[in-house]
Amino acid sequence: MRWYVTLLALTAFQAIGQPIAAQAATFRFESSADPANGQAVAAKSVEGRTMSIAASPAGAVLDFRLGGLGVNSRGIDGATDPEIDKFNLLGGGLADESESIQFSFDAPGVITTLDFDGVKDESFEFFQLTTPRSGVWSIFDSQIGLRLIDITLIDEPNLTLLTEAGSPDDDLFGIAIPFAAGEVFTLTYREYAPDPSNYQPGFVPEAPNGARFQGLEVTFVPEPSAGLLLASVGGFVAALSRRRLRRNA
Ligand SMILES: [Ca+2]
Ligand SMILES: [Ca+2]
Ligand SMILES: [Ca+2]
Repeated sequence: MRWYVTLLALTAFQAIGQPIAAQAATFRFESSADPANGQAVAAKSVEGRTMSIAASPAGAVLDFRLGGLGVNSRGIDGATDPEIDKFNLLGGGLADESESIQFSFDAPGVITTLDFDGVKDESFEFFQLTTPRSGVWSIFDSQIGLRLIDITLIDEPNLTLLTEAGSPDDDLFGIAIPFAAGEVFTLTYREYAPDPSNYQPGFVPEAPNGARFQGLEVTFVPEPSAGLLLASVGGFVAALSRRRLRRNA
């Protein structure tokens, strides 16, 4: 499963003639006792590395609880937020605006796992991840393949399908999304509306109801090797994306 980390380390080894000591860290967002609960911005430290998180739109706050991380926008004048503990589409004065977070890390590395919850296939809910070096990822439940005749007709960039088999649920493993220290990711909740002519016969979509971000795994890479490693990672991302689509097709 960690073949890509080994491959990247070997690539960097070849490039600079010395091994790289990568450091894995797991960030989880599933405790209501999290001191960042209710804050607009948060800093979470694991293994001596810090992840910074900020809620959007302006006026929203982060909501940590057992189910994962959500965004609470009920403090925004004129906006309506269906649920305080999920990412949602807002109503009222911010109708159809998405809740989102921005996040970054204080050291360079690679995101290797993303863990979500409640990304419903019958509703075509999805998360859009804007990355600093790997474009935009549109992350859907893999079961949309049972709802649509042709998922390639989805008009969103870099369609990526979550794992649904077994105990992992709404998760992405074996990915390699590189970043440098301070580079910002944006994670946005969205709801897709397929052309009904693409529905499988007899399928009736359900109303979307938001989703959560449970955590992620990161492999940090020490300087000065990070630049070489990040450069080598970029070439793998497109291939990994194609591999995921083939696997989940
Ligand atoms: Ca919300
Ligand atoms: Ca999950
Ligand atoms: Ca949902």
